[in-house]
Amino acid sequence: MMIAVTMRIADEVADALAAQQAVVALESTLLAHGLPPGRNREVAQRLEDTVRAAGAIPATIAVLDGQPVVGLSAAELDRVCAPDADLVKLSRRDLAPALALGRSGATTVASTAALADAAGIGVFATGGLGGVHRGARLSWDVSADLDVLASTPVLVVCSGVKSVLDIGATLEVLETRSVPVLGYRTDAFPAFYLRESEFEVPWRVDDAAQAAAVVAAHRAQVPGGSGVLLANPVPVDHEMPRDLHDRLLEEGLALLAERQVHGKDVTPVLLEHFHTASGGVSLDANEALVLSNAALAAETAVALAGWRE
Ligand code: PSU
Ligand code: MN
Repeated sequence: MMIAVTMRIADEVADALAAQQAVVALESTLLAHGLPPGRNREVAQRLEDTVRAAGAIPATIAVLDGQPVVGLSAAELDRVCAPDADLVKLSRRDLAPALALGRSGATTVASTAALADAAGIGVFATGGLGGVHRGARLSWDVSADLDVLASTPVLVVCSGVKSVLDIGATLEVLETRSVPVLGYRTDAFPAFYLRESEFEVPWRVDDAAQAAAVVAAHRAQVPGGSGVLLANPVPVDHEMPRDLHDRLLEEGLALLAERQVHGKDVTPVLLEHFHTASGGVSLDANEALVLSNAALAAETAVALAGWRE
Protein backbone atom coordinates (compact mmCIF):
# COMPACT_ATOMS: atom_id res chain seq x y z
CA MET A 1 0.00 0.00 0.00
CA MET A 2 1.29 3.44 -0.89
CA ILE A 3 0.72 6.09 1.73
CA ALA A 4 0.74 9.57 0.24
CA VAL A 5 2.94 11.99 2.15
CA THR A 6 0.56 14.67 3.27
CA MET A 7 3.16 17.37 3.45
CA ARG A 8 2.15 20.98 3.00
CA ILE A 9 4.28 22.90 0.54
CA ALA A 10 3.95 26.69 0.65
CA ASP A 11 2.45 28.13 -2.56
CA GLU A 12 5.54 30.17 -3.34
CA VAL A 13 7.76 27.11 -3.00
CA ALA A 14 5.44 24.89 -5.05
CA ASP A 15 5.27 27.53 -7.81
CA ALA A 16 9.06 27.86 -7.91
CA LEU A 17 9.49 24.07 -8.07
CA ALA A 18 6.92 23.75 -10.86
CA ALA A 19 8.77 26.43 -12.81
CA GLN A 20 12.10 24.68 -12.10
CA GLN A 21 13.38 27.76 -10.30
CA ALA A 22 15.97 27.72 -7.55
CA VAL A 23 14.73 26.69 -4.09
CA VAL A 24 16.85 26.24 -0.94
CA ALA A 25 15.67 24.11 1.99
CA LEU A 26 16.53 25.30 5.52
CA GLU A 27 16.27 23.26 8.71
CA SER A 28 14.50 24.10 11.96
CA THR A 29 16.61 22.24 14.55
CA LEU A 30 19.33 24.85 14.33
CA LEU A 31 16.65 27.43 15.15
CA ALA A 32 14.76 25.56 17.88
CA HIS A 33 17.64 23.67 19.52
CA GLY A 34 20.83 25.35 18.31
CA LEU A 35 20.18 29.05 19.00
CA PRO A 36 18.61 30.87 21.97
CA PRO A 37 15.04 32.25 21.74
CA GLY A 38 14.93 35.72 20.20
CA ARG A 39 18.18 35.36 18.35
CA ASN A 40 16.78 32.28 16.56
CA ARG A 41 13.91 34.28 15.06
CA GLU A 42 16.29 36.97 13.80
CA VAL A 43 18.51 34.35 12.21
CA ALA A 44 15.49 32.62 10.65
CA GLN A 45 14.54 35.88 8.96
CA ARG A 46 18.09 36.69 7.84
CA LEU A 47 18.49 33.20 6.40
CA GLU A 48 15.38 33.59 4.28
CA ASP A 49 16.36 37.13 3.22
CA THR A 50 19.84 35.90 2.25
CA VAL A 51 18.41 33.12 0.08
CA ARG A 52 16.08 35.58 -1.64
CA ALA A 53 18.84 38.13 -2.21
CA ALA A 54 20.75 35.48 -4.13
CA GLY A 55 17.75 34.79 -6.37
CA ALA A 56 16.29 31.64 -4.82
CA ILE A 57 13.16 30.83 -2.79
CA PRO A 58 13.69 29.70 0.83
CA ALA A 59 11.80 26.73 2.27
CA THR A 60 12.27 26.31 6.01
CA ILE A 61 11.05 22.86 7.05
CA ALA A 62 9.46 21.56 10.29
CA VAL A 63 6.68 19.23 11.42
CA LEU A 64 3.65 21.04 12.85
CA ASP A 65 0.75 19.17 14.44
CA GLY A 66 1.62 15.98 12.64
CA GLN A 67 2.15 17.55 9.23
CA PRO A 68 5.47 18.15 7.48
CA VAL A 69 5.56 21.78 6.35
CA VAL A 70 7.90 22.81 3.56
CA GLY A 71 8.14 26.59 3.55
CA LEU A 72 7.09 27.92 6.96
CA SER A 73 5.06 31.13 7.06
CA ALA A 74 6.17 34.06 9.25
CA ALA A 75 3.69 32.99 11.93
CA GLU A 76 4.99 29.43 11.78
CA LEU A 77 8.58 30.65 12.13
CA ASP A 78 7.41 32.61 15.21
CA ARG A 79 5.99 29.39 16.60
CA VAL A 80 9.11 27.32 15.94
CA CYS A 81 11.34 30.01 17.51
CA ALA A 82 9.14 30.80 20.54
CA PRO A 83 10.74 30.40 24.01
CA ASP A 84 7.93 28.03 25.00
CA ALA A 85 7.82 26.17 21.66
CA ASP A 86 8.94 22.93 23.33
CA LEU A 87 9.51 21.21 20.01
CA VAL A 88 10.87 17.68 19.79
CA LYS A 89 14.15 17.26 17.89
CA LEU A 90 13.12 15.06 14.97
CA SER A 91 15.61 12.98 13.07
CA ARG A 92 14.42 10.88 10.13
CA ARG A 93 13.49 7.96 12.37
CA ASP A 94 11.26 10.24 14.45
CA LEU A 95 9.16 11.47 11.52
CA ALA A 96 6.62 8.63 11.44
CA PRO A 97 5.86 8.75 15.18
CA ALA A 98 5.50 12.55 15.05
CA LEU A 99 3.21 12.39 12.01
CA ALA A 100 1.08 9.55 13.28
CA LEU A 101 0.75 10.99 16.79
CA GLY A 102 0.09 14.54 15.64
CA ARG A 103 3.19 16.02 17.28
CA SER A 104 5.26 19.07 16.39
CA GLY A 105 9.00 19.11 16.04
CA ALA A 106 12.07 20.70 14.54
CA THR A 107 13.84 18.80 11.78
CA THR A 108 17.56 17.96 11.77
CA VAL A 109 19.78 17.70 8.70
CA ALA A 110 18.68 14.07 8.31
CA SER A 111 14.93 14.68 8.40
CA THR A 112 15.09 18.02 6.58
CA ALA A 113 17.07 16.48 3.71
CA ALA A 114 14.61 13.58 3.50
CA LEU A 115 11.57 15.89 3.43
CA ALA A 116 13.26 18.32 1.01
CA ASP A 117 13.95 15.46 -1.38
CA ALA A 118 10.36 14.22 -1.09
CA ALA A 119 9.18 17.73 -1.97
CA GLY A 120 11.51 17.91 -4.97
CA ILE A 121 14.06 20.31 -3.46
CA GLY A 122 17.68 19.41 -4.24
CA VAL A 123 19.68 22.03 -2.33
CA PHE A 124 19.82 22.52 1.44
CA ALA A 125 21.80 24.84 3.71
CA THR A 126 22.66 24.29 7.37
CA GLY A 127 25.36 25.12 9.88
CA GLY A 128 27.14 21.90 10.71
CA LEU A 129 26.47 18.36 9.62
CA GLY A 130 26.14 15.71 12.33
CA GLY A 131 28.83 13.02 12.28
CA VAL A 132 30.71 10.38 14.21
CA HIS A 133 31.06 11.35 17.87
CA ARG A 134 34.27 11.00 19.83
CA GLY A 135 34.14 7.68 21.62
CA ALA A 136 31.72 6.26 19.04
CA ARG A 137 33.65 3.02 19.17
CA LEU A 138 31.92 2.40 22.49
CA SER A 139 28.84 4.64 22.34
CA TRP A 140 27.91 3.91 18.68
CA ASP A 141 26.87 7.56 18.43
CA VAL A 142 26.93 8.25 14.70
CA SER A 143 24.54 10.89 13.43
CA ALA A 144 21.77 9.78 11.08
CA ASP A 145 22.77 12.81 9.00
CA LEU A 146 25.52 10.66 7.45
CA ASP A 147 23.16 7.87 6.54
CA VAL A 148 20.70 10.26 4.91
CA LEU A 149 23.48 11.94 2.89
CA ALA A 150 24.48 8.49 1.71
CA SER A 151 21.01 7.73 0.41
CA THR A 152 19.37 11.05 -0.52
CA PRO A 153 20.37 13.02 -3.63
CA VAL A 154 20.45 16.41 -1.93
CA LEU A 155 23.29 18.94 -1.93
CA VAL A 156 24.03 19.89 1.69
CA VAL A 157 25.96 23.14 2.16
CA CYS A 158 27.51 23.35 5.64
CA SER A 159 30.63 24.50 7.48
CA GLY A 160 31.91 20.97 7.86
CA VAL A 161 31.20 19.24 11.15
CA LYS A 162 31.50 20.47 14.71
CA SER A 163 34.88 20.12 16.30
CA VAL A 164 33.17 18.21 19.10
CA LEU A 165 33.02 15.25 16.71
CA ASP A 166 35.61 12.77 15.52
CA ILE A 167 36.23 14.54 12.22
CA GLY A 168 38.57 11.91 10.76
CA ALA A 169 36.07 9.12 11.39
CA THR A 170 33.26 11.25 9.95
CA LEU A 171 35.22 11.76 6.72
CA GLU A 172 35.91 8.01 6.56
CA VAL A 173 32.18 7.24 6.76
CA LEU A 174 31.45 9.77 4.03
CA GLU A 175 34.06 8.08 1.85
CA THR A 176 32.65 4.61 2.54
CA ARG A 177 29.15 5.81 1.71
CA SER A 178 30.30 7.40 -1.57
CA VAL A 179 29.38 10.99 -0.70
CA PRO A 180 31.41 13.52 -2.72
CA VAL A 181 32.96 16.08 -0.34
CA LEU A 182 33.87 19.46 -1.83
CA GLY A 183 35.79 22.21 -0.08
CA TYR A 184 34.60 25.66 -1.08
CA ARG A 185 37.72 27.75 -1.72
CA THR A 186 39.57 25.60 0.80
CA ASP A 187 41.83 22.56 0.84
CA ALA A 188 41.08 21.83 4.50
CA PHE A 189 37.82 20.34 5.77
CA PRO A 190 36.26 23.03 8.00
CA ALA A 191 35.35 22.45 11.65
CA PHE A 192 32.28 24.67 12.18
CA TYR A 193 33.60 27.43 14.52
CA LEU A 194 37.08 27.01 13.01
CA ARG A 195 37.93 27.48 9.33
CA GLU A 196 40.23 24.48 9.22
CA SER A 197 40.47 21.04 10.75
CA GLU A 198 43.62 18.97 10.43
CA PHE A 199 41.98 17.01 7.59
CA GLU A 200 42.08 17.74 3.87
CA VAL A 201 39.08 17.76 1.54
CA PRO A 202 39.26 15.29 -1.33
CA TRP A 203 38.06 17.92 -3.83
CA ARG A 204 38.05 21.69 -4.02
CA VAL A 205 35.75 24.03 -5.97
CA ASP A 206 36.26 27.77 -6.28
CA ASP A 207 32.85 29.05 -7.29
CA ALA A 208 29.17 28.12 -7.22
CA ALA A 209 29.21 27.19 -10.92
CA GLN A 210 31.84 24.53 -10.27
CA ALA A 211 29.86 23.19 -7.33
CA ALA A 212 26.72 23.06 -9.50
CA ALA A 213 28.64 21.25 -12.26
CA VAL A 214 29.74 18.56 -9.80
CA VAL A 215 26.19 18.13 -8.48
CA ALA A 216 24.79 17.92 -12.01
CA ALA A 217 27.40 15.32 -13.02
CA HIS A 218 26.82 13.32 -9.84
CA ARG A 219 23.07 13.21 -10.38
CA ALA A 220 23.10 12.55 -14.11
CA GLN A 221 26.11 10.34 -14.59
CA VAL A 222 26.98 8.52 -11.38
CA PRO A 223 24.85 5.50 -10.49
CA GLY A 224 23.51 5.48 -6.92
CA GLY A 225 21.50 8.01 -5.01
CA SER A 226 23.86 9.70 -2.60
CA GLY A 227 23.96 13.40 -1.84
CA VAL A 228 26.87 15.82 -2.15
CA LEU A 229 28.52 17.77 0.68
CA LEU A 230 29.77 21.29 0.00
CA ALA A 231 31.93 22.45 2.92
CA ASN A 232 32.17 26.22 3.31
CA PRO A 233 34.39 27.59 6.11
CA VAL A 234 33.02 30.16 8.59
CA PRO A 235 33.77 33.69 7.25
CA VAL A 236 37.27 34.87 8.28
CA ASP A 237 36.05 37.76 10.46
CA HIS A 238 33.81 35.46 12.50
CA GLU A 239 36.06 32.49 13.17
CA MET A 240 36.38 31.79 16.91
CA PRO A 241 39.82 32.40 18.45
CA ARG A 242 41.39 28.95 18.58
CA ASP A 243 42.42 29.08 22.26
CA LEU A 244 38.93 30.12 23.38
CA HIS A 245 37.47 27.38 21.20
CA ASP A 246 39.78 24.70 22.58
CA ARG A 247 39.05 25.69 26.17
CA LEU A 248 35.27 25.63 25.69
CA LEU A 249 35.43 22.33 23.89
CA GLU A 250 37.35 20.73 26.73
CA GLU A 251 34.86 22.15 29.27
CA GLY A 252 31.90 21.08 27.13
CA LEU A 253 33.13 17.51 26.83
CA ALA A 254 33.67 17.37 30.60
CA LEU A 255 30.15 18.70 31.13
CA LEU A 256 28.68 15.96 28.93
CA ALA A 257 30.48 13.27 30.92
CA GLU A 258 29.51 14.83 34.26
CA ARG A 259 25.81 15.18 33.36
CA GLN A 260 25.81 11.88 31.48
CA VAL A 261 24.30 13.47 28.39
CA HIS A 262 23.57 11.01 25.59
CA GLY A 263 21.91 10.71 22.22
CA LYS A 264 20.18 13.64 20.65
CA ASP A 265 20.83 15.96 23.60
CA VAL A 266 24.60 15.95 23.04
CA THR A 267 24.69 18.57 20.26
CA PRO A 268 22.23 21.06 21.86
CA VAL A 269 23.97 20.85 25.27
CA LEU A 270 27.39 21.46 23.73
CA LEU A 271 26.19 24.35 21.58
CA GLU A 272 24.51 25.91 24.60
CA HIS A 273 27.70 25.66 26.60
CA PHE A 274 29.66 27.36 23.83
CA HIS A 275 27.07 30.13 23.49
CA THR A 276 26.84 30.96 27.19
CA ALA A 277 30.51 30.47 28.11
CA SER A 278 31.89 32.41 25.14
CA GLY A 279 29.81 35.50 25.93
CA GLY A 280 28.19 35.32 22.50
CA VAL A 281 31.34 34.88 20.40
CA SER A 282 30.23 31.42 19.28
CA LEU A 283 26.72 32.73 18.55
CA ASP A 284 28.13 35.32 16.17
CA ALA A 285 30.23 32.64 14.49
CA ASN A 286 27.24 30.32 14.22
CA GLU A 287 25.04 33.01 12.70
CA ALA A 288 27.74 34.13 10.26
CA LEU A 289 28.42 30.62 9.04
CA VAL A 290 24.79 29.63 8.46
CA LEU A 291 24.15 32.87 6.58
CA SER A 292 27.22 32.29 4.43
CA ASN A 293 26.05 28.73 3.73
CA ALA A 294 22.56 29.95 2.80
CA ALA A 295 24.05 32.43 0.32
CA LEU A 296 26.30 29.79 -1.24
CA ALA A 297 23.45 27.26 -1.40
CA ALA A 298 21.22 29.82 -3.15
CA GLU A 299 23.96 30.71 -5.64
CA THR A 300 24.52 27.03 -6.38
CA ALA A 301 20.78 26.38 -6.70
CA VAL A 302 20.52 29.25 -9.19
CA ALA A 303 23.44 27.81 -11.18
CA LEU A 304 21.82 24.36 -11.13
CA ALA A 305 18.49 25.77 -12.33
CA GLY A 306 20.34 27.41 -15.23
CA TRP A 307 21.97 24.05 -16.02
CA ARG A 308 18.57 22.53 -16.77
CA GLU A 309 17.56 25.20 -19.28
N1 PSU B 1 23.90 23.39 12.52
C1 PSU B 1 23.84 24.41 13.44
N2 PSU B 1 23.18 24.15 14.62
C2 PSU B 1 22.58 22.94 14.86
C3 PSU B 1 22.65 21.90 13.88
C4 PSU B 1 23.32 22.19 12.72
O1 PSU B 1 24.37 25.51 13.21
O2 PSU B 1 21.97 22.78 15.91
C5 PSU B 1 21.96 20.55 14.14
C6 PSU B 1 21.49 19.91 12.83
O3 PSU B 1 20.10 19.82 12.85
C7 PSU B 1 22.14 18.55 12.81
C8 PSU B 1 22.24 18.28 14.27
O4 PSU B 1 21.38 17.60 12.09
O5 PSU B 1 22.74 19.53 14.76
C9 PSU B 1 23.15 17.11 14.59
O6 PSU B 1 22.60 16.45 15.68
P1 PSU B 1 23.04 14.96 16.10
O7 PSU B 1 24.51 15.08 16.36
O8 PSU B 1 22.24 14.61 17.31
O9 PSU B 1 22.71 14.09 14.92
MN1 MN C 1 23.71 11.18 17.91
